[in-house]
Amino acid sequence: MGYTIAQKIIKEHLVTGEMIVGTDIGLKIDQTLTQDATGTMAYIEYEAMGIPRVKTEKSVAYIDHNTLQTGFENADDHRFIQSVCKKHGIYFSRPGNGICHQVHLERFGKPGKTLIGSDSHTPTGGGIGMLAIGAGGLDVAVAMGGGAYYITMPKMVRVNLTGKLNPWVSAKDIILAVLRVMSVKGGVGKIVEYGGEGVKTLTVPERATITNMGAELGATTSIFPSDETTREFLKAQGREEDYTELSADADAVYDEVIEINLSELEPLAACPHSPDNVKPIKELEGQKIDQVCIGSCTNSSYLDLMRVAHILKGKKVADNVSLAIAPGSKQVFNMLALNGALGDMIAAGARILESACGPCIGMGQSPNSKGISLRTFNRNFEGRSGTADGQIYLVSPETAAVSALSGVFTDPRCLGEAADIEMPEKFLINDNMVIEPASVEDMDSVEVLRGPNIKSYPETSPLTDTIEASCSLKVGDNITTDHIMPAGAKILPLRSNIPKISEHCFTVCDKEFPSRAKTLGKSIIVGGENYGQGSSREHAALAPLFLGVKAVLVKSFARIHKSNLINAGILPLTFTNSADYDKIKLGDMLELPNVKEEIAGGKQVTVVNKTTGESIVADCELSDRTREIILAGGLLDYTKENS
Ligand code: MIC
Ligand code: SF4
Repeated sequence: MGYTIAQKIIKEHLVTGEMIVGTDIGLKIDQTLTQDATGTMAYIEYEAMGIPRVKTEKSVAYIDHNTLQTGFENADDHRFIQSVCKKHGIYFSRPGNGICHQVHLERFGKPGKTLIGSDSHTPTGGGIGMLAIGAGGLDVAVAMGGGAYYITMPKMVRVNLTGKLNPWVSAKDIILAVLRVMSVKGGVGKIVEYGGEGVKTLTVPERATITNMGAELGATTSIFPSDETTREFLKAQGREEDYTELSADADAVYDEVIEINLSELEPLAACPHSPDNVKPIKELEGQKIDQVCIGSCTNSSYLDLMRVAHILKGKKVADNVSLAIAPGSKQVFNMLALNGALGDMIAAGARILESACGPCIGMGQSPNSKGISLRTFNRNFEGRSGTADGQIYLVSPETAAVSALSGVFTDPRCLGEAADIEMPEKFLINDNMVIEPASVEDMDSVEVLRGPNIKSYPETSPLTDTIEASCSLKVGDNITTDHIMPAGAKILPLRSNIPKISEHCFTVCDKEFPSRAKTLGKSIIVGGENYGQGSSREHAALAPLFLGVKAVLVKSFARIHKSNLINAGILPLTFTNSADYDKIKLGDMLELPNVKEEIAGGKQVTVVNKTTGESIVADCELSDRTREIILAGGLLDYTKENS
């Protein structure tokens, strides 16, 4: 039996376990990336492990999220990360150099290698044939120290692409079509692999748009083959030597196959408030809009922005629309500046932003009240834009640009013939904003610079024999990490201060939650399906840990969040019978008698509702390793105990 692309990479990097679906496997990690909003904590954790120099082939720290410096906090974090990088052997990509995933694809990603990143959109690297996975900061810290990264061996899904996109239909429309089929939880426990004749028609940045938004499927990762197109891209980036060919064996076996005929696709939009709420633009056409934002790690490549500039050239943004554009990297920005495309955007009335995440993470450009905002981003969760009642639609750069001109939802196919925009034969290469680490000889003399907002990791304790705690919060299905630990310009500067950021935990759903949880001392959260979807932010586990949350009992979990809970020593429980969800109310006193013994001995835990007198059963799906982590009180304690 042959192998899929992902299985080939896994096989080469397997350090523990076997490639049996559903079992725990440990992977050797070649590269890591962090960004600043998760990075400070990841490097605090790395320091706590006491390993002088990273053991990966390449580790890069990017500053791209917290670039709005309205106080000392973010700049202090940047300085801390820069000094840690210098000392411990990590490359540092300065603010202004671009969004981590875009820059990593351009300058560092290599086909066939493994990459983990403390950001859920790390699978962008799958566009270049890497096995690139989003993880919690602590997992990235462990991998930097040479430790394996553990996942559950996923199922394999093949998306078979046939045909060719019609003019003005774009890579974004492909991934929106996949989301329409698979939904935001359809990818959990799976790797999505793209294949078929249609692959050849897509450039590397287009493939990266698709693998990037594979995160919205809940998938472990997504991956494309590495082929002649990949070689051309790497050559144009001056790194042809990084190329290796990679494809699935003809007799590779997939658990699921999805057929997408590119020729049949049309421009699509993900409507509020979920990336899988997909409709054709045709159905929305004519509706007035207020804002357009173009950028983010999904759609801000050179090719994307050249198409946008082509559409805007010689035209004017509609009076009712604010158009903001953030090029994905310094390379893209600089090339647009030199070839005149930036001038076309500015002349049309675009507001040009720095190369960073910006509005995608609510760092500015929040729309007006009830504002309709078309964004080329990847997430449209309620409130994420910074405007609670903002109506966010995820669209392609082509749809975004043409709609910015007309002031209403517009199908870009009205533009007629395709624009003649080719991939450059050579990108502009200038890595002067990537700072190299100190040499082994010099590293000891580097001082790590800490600011007053940088606090240590919250206190943990080993699992107790029994847990007695009330239900401090009850929520429904599809709770995102943006609900649990909101981001935005006001809260993001607190990412390195868990006590402070905890005051915002779950406030989107319930303003009283932080004070209630604190007063209770110990508590349990109850939720529905796909709990914790979205980002990799471990703060969505660390803030509850700080507030005394001992267990989260839900119908099902999203992958990264479940592992962040385990890393933080919080029990991840699922209802054995999902109807039991109705048997617990806010404020009920719950008891998990003998929980330690039950966890150590098996996978089921008894939950007694002392308020109603009823008793239910919950599952605690753990591998041998994660069971040990939970018993130890989290991954940091486990790593210390085992090193
Ligand atoms: C996001 O897109 O939600 C983020 C902000 O990039 C997060 C990381 C974070 O919360 O810092 C992610 O995707 O993991
Ligand atoms: Fe940044 Fe948005 Fe990409 Fe997250 S999704 S890394 S916030 S651009």
